[in-house]
Amino acid sequence: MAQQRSLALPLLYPQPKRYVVITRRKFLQRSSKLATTVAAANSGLLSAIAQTHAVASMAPALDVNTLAQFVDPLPIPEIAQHQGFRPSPADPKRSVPFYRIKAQSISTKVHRDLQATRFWSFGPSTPGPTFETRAGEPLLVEWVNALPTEHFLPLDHTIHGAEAEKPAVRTVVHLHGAKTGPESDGYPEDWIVPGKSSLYYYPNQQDSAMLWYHDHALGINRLNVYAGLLGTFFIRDGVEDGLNLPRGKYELPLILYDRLLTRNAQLLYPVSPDPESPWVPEIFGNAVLVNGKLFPYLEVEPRRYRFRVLNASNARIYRLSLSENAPATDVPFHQVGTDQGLLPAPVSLTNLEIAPGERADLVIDFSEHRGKQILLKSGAFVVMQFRVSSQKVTDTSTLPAALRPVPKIPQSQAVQTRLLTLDEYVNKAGNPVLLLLNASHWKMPVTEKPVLGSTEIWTLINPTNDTHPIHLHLVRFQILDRQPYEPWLFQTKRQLHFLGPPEPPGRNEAGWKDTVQAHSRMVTRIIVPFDGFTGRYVWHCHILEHEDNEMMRPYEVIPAA
Ligand SMILES: [Cu+2]
Repeated sequence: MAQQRSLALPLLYPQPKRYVVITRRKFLQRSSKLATTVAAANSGLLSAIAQTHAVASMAPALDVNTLAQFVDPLPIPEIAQHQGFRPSPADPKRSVPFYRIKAQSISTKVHRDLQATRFWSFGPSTPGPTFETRAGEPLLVEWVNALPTEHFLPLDHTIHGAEAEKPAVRTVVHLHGAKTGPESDGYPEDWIVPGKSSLYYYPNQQDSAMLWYHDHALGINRLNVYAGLLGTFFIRDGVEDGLNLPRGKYELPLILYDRLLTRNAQLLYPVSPDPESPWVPEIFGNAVLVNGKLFPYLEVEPRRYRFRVLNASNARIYRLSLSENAPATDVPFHQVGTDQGLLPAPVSLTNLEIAPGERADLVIDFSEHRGKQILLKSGAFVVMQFRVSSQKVTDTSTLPAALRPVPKIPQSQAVQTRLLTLDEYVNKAGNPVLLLLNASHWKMPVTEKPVLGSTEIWTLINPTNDTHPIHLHLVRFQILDRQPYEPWLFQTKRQLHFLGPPEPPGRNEAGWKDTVQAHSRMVTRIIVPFDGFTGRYVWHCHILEHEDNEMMRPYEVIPAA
């Protein structure tokens, strides 16, 4: 299970097994029609049996355990600077800040003792610059593709949208968590090639939250994000201002992403044993970067800090905890916000599970740890170190008992309930070859057409052994519950037979979300108001290998009659 794999250390190269009875390519040739696929699924190719994924051998990966820890300070991405003002597309009488951000190839060190690594980045560093904006203050970004024309990571031309006749290098930017018009949402087919740019308009008409921007190009998204095309985007508002949470130099982003590196410190993206179909179902790296550095340290004062955590990994779920060494003791912390902003109240935690695409807004109080070192870990992984100074400081920030009300949406408000399956198709060797939402390919007609202004319940049925973090563009939603069920009965007879009571979301999930962990063999229900815009958007799994291999569907918000 992804959840458990993410905790194990390090999952690198499962040895190539006696290889593969049906390749992904052959599987697709045999099941090019949906009817065939569904028939294949029902005849047993759809399987929830645990797999060891075959991965071809390749250049040996760097063993990061040979590196000195905590020799690099934690980098903080620079704040994006606008280049003047332009008329607003929504109101030409109004001028809005205009930014120009270039996707480009860079070379940068992830660790003091390694040579520089090639990345693709937005601007001169990866993660790219941090946007600081306020609710109700729109802005324009010209996203420029200034990348080379050849890709440096292994394309799979059998993947939809990445066929050999398509340009190798394509980018399109999605601002994850943003309520934007469809023309600025980064639709996966709206990609541009090197030398081109897209002008996107972000109205920022939404609550304060940490959003993030990343590539979303159809069929190569996993490679472009792995290459480094990501950054963060903060929206502020008066409610947040009034809380007196730690701010300024006491509020920092922690952007987590795992990578595999060659011995020459170059990005290594594993491939399957089939040279014509190198796609692999998931990537788990042993090098966990924080803001682009491996094992960084941060010098902190003995006071409260606010950390805005983003899981920007392709597939890894982190289970974060803090501990003070000698003697090793857990350090509790508070979560004050989730994907779409502040929680109703702080939630005290000793560990936090965060899946790809999710954000967590944390407050850590170092005041009782003067002169100590605190480790941030994920399971057994060491992620980074906080060095608490021993001087006495005055901390005027607060951790209020109440943050922002999140009124529960009554289920009676929903005008539509959709049952949606998360499907994994495996070959005879048990290796995944394809993932779908509701047994539907990307190119099939749009089936989810919520009406603007209406509320729906989406019931996500997950028969697989993986947690799939499911993300809906445009909207924010609330988690209703998760309930264990019997997958086989549903697959064969479409009967939902529950094996236990519904479980409410954790207190730290009981806020506004845009990405939900749909757990293995559970039915996860979310309630979604479709507000903002009409038009074509997408929903998808945020394990990027899944998303690229068809675990993404268009949906369309239609006008009210
Ligand atoms: Cu998935």
